Amino acid sequence: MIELYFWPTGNGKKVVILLEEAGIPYEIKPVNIGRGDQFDAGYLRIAPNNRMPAIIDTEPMGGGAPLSIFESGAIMMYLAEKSRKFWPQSPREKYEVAQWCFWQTGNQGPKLGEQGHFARAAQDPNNGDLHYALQRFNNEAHRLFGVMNLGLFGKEWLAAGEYTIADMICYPWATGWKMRGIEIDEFPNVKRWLDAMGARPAVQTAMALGPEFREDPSTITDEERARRAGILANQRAWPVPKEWVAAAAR
Ligand SMILES: N[C@@H](CCC(=O)N[C@@H](CS)C(=O)NCC(=O)O)C(=O)O
Repeated sequence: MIELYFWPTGNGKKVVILLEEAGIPYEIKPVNIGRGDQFDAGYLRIAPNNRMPAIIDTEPMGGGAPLSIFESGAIMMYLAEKSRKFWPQSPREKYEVAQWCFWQTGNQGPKLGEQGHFARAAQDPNNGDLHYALQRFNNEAHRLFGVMNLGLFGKEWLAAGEYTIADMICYPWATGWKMRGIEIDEFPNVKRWLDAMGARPAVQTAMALGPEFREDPSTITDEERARRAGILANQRAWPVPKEWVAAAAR
């Protein structure tokens, strides 16, 4: 069984696309990143980067104790390798797929994430003149859609001549083109691919996740809001949790 530590964002949904496509049994363990669940000492054991997604495989490839994995690229590769689906393993195809997985986690995800971050920050005048940051990441967003457009030129799928984890990992972040100021007609290969991806039932199941996880804002007290703001904004390094230290001393 795969335990999926999940919250309904693009990074979480890419893993659900693969689990659904491959028919892998899984159980969702919600990590409410708006509440700060990602900082729990127990969760940091699985995901020291205090981000979701993460998985625990209770029957891991290679046997032995349950295996935990953080970082969506590594998770996608592990699940594809274990299920022997959606990641051809001959060297040429294997690395065609791998390069797009690394491109997604090193470029598309972080840059589009920063674009959103600065767009939100710019709404507060206390943050000063963010013109350069906005320009930088708006340009990067445009560039990244161009990269995908090149990658999909004359091809149905991104890599290996077939539908793979490369497509699944890149899809959720690409769907937000409109709110990112992208005119999708400028990128016809991406537009066609978005339509093909969006028609797949597994993709639809994953992308529909969301409402059932949301908290009722009226149930969150002002005190709790202040606590959350304090831990979520301006994150810096955390000390080793006292629970870890106590367990190591035993
Ligand atoms: N490179 C990571 C990125 C994961 C990531 O950024 N997750 C976000 C949600 S989309 C998160 O958990 N954020 C929590 C926080 O910022 O504290 C991956 O691909 O798994």
